[in-house]
Amino acid sequence: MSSPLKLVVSGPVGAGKTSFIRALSQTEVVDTDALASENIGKTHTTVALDFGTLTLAGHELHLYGTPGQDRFDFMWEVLCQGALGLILLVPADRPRDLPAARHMLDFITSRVNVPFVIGLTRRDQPRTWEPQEIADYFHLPVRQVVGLNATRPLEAARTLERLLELLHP
Ligand SMILES: Nc1nc2c(ncn2[C@@H]2O[C@H](COP(=O)(O)OP(=O)(O)OP(=O)(O)O)[C@@H](O)[C@H]2O)c(=O)[nH]1
Ligand SMILES: [Mg+2]
Repeated sequence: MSSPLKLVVSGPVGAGKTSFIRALSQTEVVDTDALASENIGKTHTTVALDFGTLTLAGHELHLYGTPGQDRFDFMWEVLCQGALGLILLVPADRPRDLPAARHMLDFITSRVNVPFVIGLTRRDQPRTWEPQEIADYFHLPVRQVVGLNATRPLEAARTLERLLELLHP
């Protein structure tokens, strides 16, 4: 088998990055969730990284999750070095987070030239945005946006498969 593919999972606070990696990893996940020091709508937040690994469609994948808060943006830069693919998670029920998601995407793609998909999380919630609307917002073809519940392994795997299709058409 060839060397592992380094993939980064990014996106705003609470988009589901840690959940996504926990749902997929076949090895014990390294996480760095700590009590949130400010009111971000939940008790714990990632302060450095998440790390998990899996084999999918014959590829060995290493998943690196970033923190969501932009005060940790130095970690976005560290984690994206050498990345071969990016999954940007965007919560489908929180349009107010879209500017933060766009900022993260610009931040990362201005530093590494990396293929990406958008994982539109929380699609199981009431009143969510459609993949087509998010594709329009980011000026992307709708194939680059996958709706999912990030806590569900099969849906998370489907999102990764879409990225692998982009990497190996
Ligand atoms: N219903 C639903 N809940 C989700 C989904 N994705 C994540 N969650 C829940 O949302 C909460 C936050 O998820 P996390 O995985 O911690 O989010 P994160 O992106 O790692 O957040 P930060 O590390 O703080 O930036 C958890 O309670 C998850 O169970 C989803 O697709 N659907
Ligand atoms: Mg997290």
